[in-house]
Amino acid sequence: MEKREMKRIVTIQDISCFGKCSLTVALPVISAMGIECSIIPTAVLSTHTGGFSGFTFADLTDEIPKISAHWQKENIDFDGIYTGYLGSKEQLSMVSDFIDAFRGDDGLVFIDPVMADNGKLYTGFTEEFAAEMAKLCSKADVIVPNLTEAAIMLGEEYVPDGHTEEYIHGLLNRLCAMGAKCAIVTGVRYSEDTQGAVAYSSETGEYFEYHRENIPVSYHGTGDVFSSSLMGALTKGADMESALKTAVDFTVESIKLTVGDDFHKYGVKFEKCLSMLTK
Ligand code: PXL
Repeated sequence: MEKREMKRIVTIQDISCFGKCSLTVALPVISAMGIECSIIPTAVLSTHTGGFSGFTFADLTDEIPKISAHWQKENIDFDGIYTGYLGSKEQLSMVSDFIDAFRGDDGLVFIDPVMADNGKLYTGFTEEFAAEMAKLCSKADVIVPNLTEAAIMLGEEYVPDGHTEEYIHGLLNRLCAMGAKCAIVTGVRYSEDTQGAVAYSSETGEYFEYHRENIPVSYHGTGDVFSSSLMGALTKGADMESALKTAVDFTVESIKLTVGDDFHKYGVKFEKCLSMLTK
């Protein structure tokens, strides 16, 4: 691999032109952290699919192998691959091939199995897709499902709150048993007034966790805010404990700056907190 002064990653997910999620979150967040961020847009939508009706959708599936082939010819390489919202089983298979072609010796493969939240699959997703996503996750160094995505991939009941450490640790163990080296679940509620993320490394057997006050609201794109900042921190060489803190704090502050603005239900005001990541 070429010696670079700056880290370079590629993220593969859609562009939702309005509504803050996927690439319109990943690009600014990862760039603010001083990391070069290449992209493969998998689709262009007029808005994200939550809370809007009649959105447009231009599929870019056919571009994925073409971009990959061109990059291989140009000997372009990456310090990490971060995948988010993927729209079809065909895209999952192409992304799997992309990972095989581009995962370097020490490159980080980070998969956010975006497909569900609050106990429900997002519009357009099926149980069959979820089973294929679980297979893609087996290739990852790090997976970051929320509790709904974790339960669906494992074929288990979604548990929204009242979590015990035994339940969360068991869930993380079962996720890693599917193949990923490290699993992180978000949305963990060990008490009524807290929410946080818990990680498990199957290589060292260690658990890490970080919790903040629970803010009883739900915004689109917070998973992407969390994953982008976590991927950025890990790419920069942070250990899991401090990367979790960076990502949870950045997400919580973004949410806090949005609460109370009823005209901003389509995403969080993460732009106002980017300075937290540049230090
Ligand atoms: O934030 C995840 C996400 C990404 N992309 C699209 C979405 C969603 C969530 O609904 O609709 C298009």
